[in-house]
Amino acid sequence: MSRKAPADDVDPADDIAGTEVSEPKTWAAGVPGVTAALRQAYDQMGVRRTALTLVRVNQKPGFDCPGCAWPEGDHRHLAEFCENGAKAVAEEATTRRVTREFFARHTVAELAERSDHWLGQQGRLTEPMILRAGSEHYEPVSWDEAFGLLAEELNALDSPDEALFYTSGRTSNEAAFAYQLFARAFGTNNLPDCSNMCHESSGSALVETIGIGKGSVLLEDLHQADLIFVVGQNPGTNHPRMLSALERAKKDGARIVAVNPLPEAGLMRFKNPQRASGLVGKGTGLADRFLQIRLNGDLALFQALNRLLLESDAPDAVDEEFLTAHAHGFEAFRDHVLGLDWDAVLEATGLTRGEIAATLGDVLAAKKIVVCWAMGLTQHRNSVPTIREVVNFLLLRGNIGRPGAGVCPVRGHSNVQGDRTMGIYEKPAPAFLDALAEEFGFEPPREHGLDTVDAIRAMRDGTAKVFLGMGGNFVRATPDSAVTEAALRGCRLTAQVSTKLNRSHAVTGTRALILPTLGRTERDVQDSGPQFVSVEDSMGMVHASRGRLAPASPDLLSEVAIVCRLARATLSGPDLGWAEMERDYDVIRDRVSRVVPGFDRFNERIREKNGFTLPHAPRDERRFPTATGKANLTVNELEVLRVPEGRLLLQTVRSHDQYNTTIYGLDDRYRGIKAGRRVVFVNPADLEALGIGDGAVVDLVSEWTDGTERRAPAFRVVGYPTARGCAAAYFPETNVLVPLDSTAAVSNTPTSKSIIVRLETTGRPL
Ligand SMILES: Nc1nc2c(c(=O)[nH]1)N[C@H]1C(S)=C(S)[C@@H](COP(=O)(O)OP(=O)(O)OC[C@H]3O[C@@H](n4cnc5c(=O)[nH]c(N)nc54)[C@H](O)[C@@H]3O)O[C@H]1N2
Ligand SMILES: Nc1nc2c(c(=O)[nH]1)N[C@H]1C(S)=C(S)[C@@H](COP(=O)(O)OP(=O)(O)OC[C@H]3O[C@@H](n4cnc5c(=O)[nH]c(N)nc54)[C@H](O)[C@@H]3O)O[C@H]1N2
Ligand SMILES: [Mo]
Repeated sequence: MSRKAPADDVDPADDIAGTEVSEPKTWAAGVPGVTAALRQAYDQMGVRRTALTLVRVNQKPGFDCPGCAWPEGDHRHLAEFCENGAKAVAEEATTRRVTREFFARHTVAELAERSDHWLGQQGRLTEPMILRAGSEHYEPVSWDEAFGLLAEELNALDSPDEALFYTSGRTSNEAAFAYQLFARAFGTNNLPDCSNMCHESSGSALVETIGIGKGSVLLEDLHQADLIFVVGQNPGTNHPRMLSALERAKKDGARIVAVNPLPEAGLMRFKNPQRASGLVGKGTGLADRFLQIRLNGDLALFQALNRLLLESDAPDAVDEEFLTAHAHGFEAFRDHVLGLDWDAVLEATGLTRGEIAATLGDVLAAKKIVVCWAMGLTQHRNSVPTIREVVNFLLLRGNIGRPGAGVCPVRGHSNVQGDRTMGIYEKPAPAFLDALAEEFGFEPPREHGLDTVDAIRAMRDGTAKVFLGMGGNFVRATPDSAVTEAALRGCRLTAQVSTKLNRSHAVTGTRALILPTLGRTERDVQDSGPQFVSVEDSMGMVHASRGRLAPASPDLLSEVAIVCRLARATLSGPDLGWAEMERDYDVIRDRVSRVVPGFDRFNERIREKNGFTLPHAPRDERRFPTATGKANLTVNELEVLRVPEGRLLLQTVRSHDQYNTTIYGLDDRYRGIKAGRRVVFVNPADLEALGIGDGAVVDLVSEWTDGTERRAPAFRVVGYPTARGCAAAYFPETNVLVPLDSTAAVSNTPTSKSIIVRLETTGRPL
């Protein structure tokens, strides 16, 4: 287990000398997974609370796991949780507390020196705190004064568009709906969210091609598939419960193709901890084929498969009936793909022609194909064209809108998809605003707002002055850390609604507020009685979540209550019913049912055993609500991302011991790393070519097209079997390397998975 940070000592997160490196693992979960989870849970919350809490994860009367957005099946195990879900729960249900005495002991400047790991380890926030102008310490403040200050700063702005309302994807549907309503009633669509850094590229590509920005498969489709591609995703760490679904599909004969520069343990073999055989046996082999692709090579791979399909003699290589009835743009797509340059494909992918041809064999043998993907596809310059090409691939064989087949963007945060459905979006659809206007009787702003990257630019340029974060850790999750930190420091007020301490509390505007809130695991009681909230998973299923633990402190407010009270303190004009919404969340759900399509009889259906599934026209009726009224095949230019001599393409990934910017511990068990995070994984052949030894200490220096450089100092080099020319290191330590202007075309998502870097040896000893 990871070393714990001593309370007030050197920060072990920055200590690379203690890092231990061993062989990467070739299988995921099983006994070490269970013991690692329980150890962390006991450590954070003790034995009794662990037992009480973990049995309620994802159970019918329980709470939705705050870990990830993977859906729960119908037949939930007594403890349908995974190692990393348990860590997420332990992190929230910890018995450690951050009190007013803590803030009296530590200046804000001192907190800004601490690692993410240390900050998170201090425990749950317990009361609202204020950092007054010129003060070095946060001090306690009443909720009323806190809302008064926010209202005062918001109302002092020259325009509502000088305010930013950020959301992280853990916020419930009810809180998200109230929050976007508040922002729009205040007068802005500035609703940047974590999705802008996450699956925005998927949403952009899917809306254009199939007419809806969400995945088209349900859990049972995955179970029934013949062939499943897992592309740019590390489910063993980030969606462990997905491994059960893959295991089940394999038992029914599915093949799995994993496409990844890293041979992630969770893609190779799975020992199911929910079954005795998984605890002792050798587990289930997962990937039948591993395509060790170069970073950013996926557009080339899928275009090559599409070309091979178009050229194939197999009678059913292309589903002509489907294309004729449902697709638009076939001729232009075909002409383009038939001109594909094989040399470019081999250069971009690093694969052989034989590997791609063999994969075509898998494809031709499969009637039902699902493609799953996550951040490995979404965080590149060409992410939107890449995902469009994946859609082309599925459409060619009619693999959208029938059982066992479809697109499966695997979402990150547990309610990130629901937040978007509730209107957390800087570019809201006119129909959504019309419905909002009709229901609430005010005219919402129509002009598009700022997304995450544009929000940083606005703060940097002084055109945004008040920042409110509904969860998350904006300063740490975003790119170009130095630029972003300066941007936030330029604000008049930064305020964070949070459960735990993080760097966004330490890098502040002139004044700052910490607004501590209830977590998913906790009882939420309002004047009308106990409340529950709802969430939407990665597959469009909406269900209730009800916490049972006593709140971490009596001074916490729910996110809903915070929004409603802030709205009452800030807004003039007709009352939109804030007090009623805070008092009884059914009132919010009633209003949602009249504004958001698919939520009719919300209050009734959310009380049904498994909740309900939102409609999805392509999946349910093969109807594609796009501009052409059909599924759009698209033309996507292949541009090979060339890296100059002596440079590597760096991706920033999650370790097994973190949840985004929350660092649970300093190990990455599956990749063989212990007690350290400042490591960079490089192919041994590249190390040799660069003349850098395994174990050397290097600075990572990124080179951007405008000639600027960015430096992340002191990383230990680890020779690792990643694809040639590629490197990997952990985020958020490496966010400093991602230029703010390096974003995906269309979606504006930071390119966190393809950064050109050089390794500079520092001569520093380990
Ligand atoms: N325990 C835990 N669970 C989590 C999270 C967490 O931090 N911890 N985060 C949550 C969130 S918000 C999200 S979005 C998801 C993230 O889930 P993932 O997307 O699985 O997370 P990453 O660590 O970013 O891993 C990216 C994977 O894509 C591969 N990859 C990178 N670039 C490319 C490429 O160009 N092509 C291909 N084919 N592969 C590539 C990497 O090697 C890696 O395996 O997980 C969610 N669940
Ligand atoms: N370089 C690089 N950067 C990345 C990524 C990457 O792969 N590489 N991934 C990106 C992705 S996919 C994402 S989604 C973003 C994540 O960006 P965010 O969502 O902003 O970041 P998190 O680290 O998930 O936020 C953690 C904080 O959320 C708060 N929190 C936890 N639970 C709750 C709750 O129930 N309510 C409230 N109000 N607060 C809560 C806690 O205070 C905790 O410190 O990061 C992005 N940044
Ligand atoms: Mo994410």
